[in-house]
Amino acid sequence: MFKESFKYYKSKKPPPVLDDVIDFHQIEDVDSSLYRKKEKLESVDCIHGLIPANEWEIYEIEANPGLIYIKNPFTTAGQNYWSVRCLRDFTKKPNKLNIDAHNLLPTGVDWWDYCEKDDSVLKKLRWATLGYHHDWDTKVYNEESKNEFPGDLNELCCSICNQLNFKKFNAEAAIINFYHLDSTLSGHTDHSEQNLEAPLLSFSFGSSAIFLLGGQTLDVKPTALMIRSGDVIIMSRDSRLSYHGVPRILEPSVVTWEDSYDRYSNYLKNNRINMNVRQVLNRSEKRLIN
Ligand SMILES: O=C(O)CCC(=O)C(=O)O
Repeated sequence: MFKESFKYYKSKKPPPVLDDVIDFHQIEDVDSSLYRKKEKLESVDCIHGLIPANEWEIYEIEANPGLIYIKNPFTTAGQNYWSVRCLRDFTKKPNKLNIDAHNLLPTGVDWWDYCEKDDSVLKKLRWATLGYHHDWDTKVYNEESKNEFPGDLNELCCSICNQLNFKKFNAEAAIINFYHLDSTLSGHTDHSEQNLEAPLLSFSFGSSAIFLLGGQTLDVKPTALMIRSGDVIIMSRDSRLSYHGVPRILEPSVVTWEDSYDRYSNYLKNNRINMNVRQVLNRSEKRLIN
């Protein structure tokens, strides 16, 4: 069921009909039996580019308990800030990048700076890993392959978790995914973390995407969600170990940027960035058990 849906939404010819895709930015078109809108929060806290928490629009999906969707809670400046962090800062050493193995960059030169002179490597970047580096082959974290996790990203995640009553979250690993208009991410579960109780937080900037969330086996028909720039998804409880994937990035999006034009806004028009953040250790643990 998951694979059939994935293939359907990935297809270029014919392109998919999007009638069953839940788009909370067009709530009037969504069947109200499919979702629950959460009560507005009371807190007026706003940190790291978020609008005050009492203005967030938060939804849960009936078919996917534990999935929480927050409709773009970022200010324009907040989206700009995190996009710059992803493109300029999180792609710097000591973080790991998929292009490391290909020796595309001159020694000591950062990817974002290098792209200004030679944009042929722009499209080659697919991911960067932070904190405990995800190992794409073994799917096992390693104490020897770890760098300090960015404090501002941890604070952003902790602040959202606190508002939603997920107490004592600590961000310890992140994958920054970079998608081009023809990129997909096939169905998978994220189960490498020692702590599978803590929620996983996913932030998206730039082009919109179709996100599929199924169940704990591939036999469950997934929910298709439209994810737009600034949207936040939290996978918790029953959804934490559910199959999910991204079969399609949508056509270039309108990007709100504080300056009228620059390299960042240009990137976001034709690409999507996803910050996928996890807690790895259980609260009592100081290191990995392996
Ligand atoms: O890009 C997304 O929305 C999902 C990314 C993801 O599933 C992952 O990094 O494991």
